[in-house]
Amino acid sequence: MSSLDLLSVVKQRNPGETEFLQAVEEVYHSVTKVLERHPKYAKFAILEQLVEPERVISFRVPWVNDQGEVHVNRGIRVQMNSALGPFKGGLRFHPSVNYSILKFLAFEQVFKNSLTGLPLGGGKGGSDFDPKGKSEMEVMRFCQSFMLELARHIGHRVDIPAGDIGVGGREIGFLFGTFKKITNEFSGVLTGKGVDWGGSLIRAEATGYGLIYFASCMLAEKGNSMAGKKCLISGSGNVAQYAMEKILHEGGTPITTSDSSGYIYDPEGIDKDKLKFIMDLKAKRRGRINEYVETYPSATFTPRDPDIDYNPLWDHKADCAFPCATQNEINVRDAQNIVNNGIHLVAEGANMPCEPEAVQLFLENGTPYAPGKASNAGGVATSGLEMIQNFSGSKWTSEEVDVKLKSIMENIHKTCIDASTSYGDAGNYVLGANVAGFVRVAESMIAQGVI
Ligand code: NDP
Ligand code: 2IT
Repeated sequence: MSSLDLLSVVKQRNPGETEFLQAVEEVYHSVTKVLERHPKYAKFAILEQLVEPERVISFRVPWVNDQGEVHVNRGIRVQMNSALGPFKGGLRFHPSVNYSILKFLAFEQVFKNSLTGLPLGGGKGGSDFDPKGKSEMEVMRFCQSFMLELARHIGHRVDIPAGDIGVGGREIGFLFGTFKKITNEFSGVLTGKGVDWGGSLIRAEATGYGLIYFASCMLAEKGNSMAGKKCLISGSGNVAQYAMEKILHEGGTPITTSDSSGYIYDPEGIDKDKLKFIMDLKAKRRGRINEYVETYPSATFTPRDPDIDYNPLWDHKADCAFPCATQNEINVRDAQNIVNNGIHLVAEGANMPCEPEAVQLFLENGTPYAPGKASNAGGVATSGLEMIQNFSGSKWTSEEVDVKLKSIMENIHKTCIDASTSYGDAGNYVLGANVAGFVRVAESMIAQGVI
């Protein structure tokens, strides 16, 4: 099948699924070169198989709010590919969740998990449930209803969900408690568990820390380091918070943070105390980011303006940019601003936050750019380490997990550099991540037969 054939079949089979098609197209363009060099991958129709999930489960999630009213949401789990191990990937609770978004995330997860070198297949799931403004009891009842159905499709050797947008430690707790009650089994069926009940130390920090370990490798390639770097960060959730913590630890300075209502610009820098304020605000009080300026008046808050076609967060002078909120948050105009402002590193904490035209612009301008499937793999990698601890009944110290996380991120960086060099475009992390991620999955699929 030629490229156009494959892409038009994907389009036809998945009408309106723009995010999924976007993710497939990007991988396709990188992998074409591998197919030319190794005809066996075309012979076994590996790409054609990869774009079709092994299984998609869709289910009704009814729940009762605090007023006694019944609501109905949709639950979905996309079990994308299990060539390398059991399905593995997060759960997202956000009103925008649909098949396209979960299939794009599951597709990306397959390559990401492959890059970690761990025995992890790829999957993703979630619901269009909006946790914002819900009481803790409402969130708990929703999680219980969601797991009542999901439980029959997952297991510690089958499919191991974790967190993503809208699903953090609290939700994992409610989901785990329900799974345990239904199955009468205390197992590692979820990752991101509390450290007192089977969770791994450093899992909460892992995606943000891993992102900055990866960025430090990128800087080291140019003889540089994070010390003294001003950094633009979007988002203020799990990934953004721990990315900021590690930037501070490495001697850099975060100067922006955001949520869906707008962004903060703090020219004096977000220091340790200010970050603690953000963590309390977001994780404990579940407040909005504009509260930051009431406590720190040196900063400004700019509300999100749906009528402008760019995000002014990306239009500040800085050295590095770390999008850590959501997909397609950087368009080509934002990318142009990033380049014009002299930013010389973009690394994705979120999944697919840069639109394809933005990525193209970074590549054309020689701006070192890391796709999320490489630079945010530290979260799922540490989930893999949590699974190993659960299987062996052991508990590693923070230092032990952190050393392993750092080493995995350094390996992924080296793998990307080596693969991009081997395919004639050294330092193109998009090419490197896609090619290396693809080859490990493709070889495993061929070894396991057409099934
Ligand atoms: P959280 O729910 O903890 O935080 C998400 C943050 O992004 C919040 O600040 C949220 O603002 C903001 N955000 C979400 N949707 C939008 C939107 N449509 N527009 C503007 N801002 C938005 O999620 P995480 O930090 O866990 O996830 C962030 C990104 O990182 C996602 O792309 C996720 O897929 C990716 N990721 C997460 C990993 C993990 O281990 N958690 C691992 C690898 C990648 P608000 O609160 O207002 O909605
Ligand atoms: O996108 C991701 O890699 C995650 N949300 C983490 C998945 C996981 O299984 O830890």
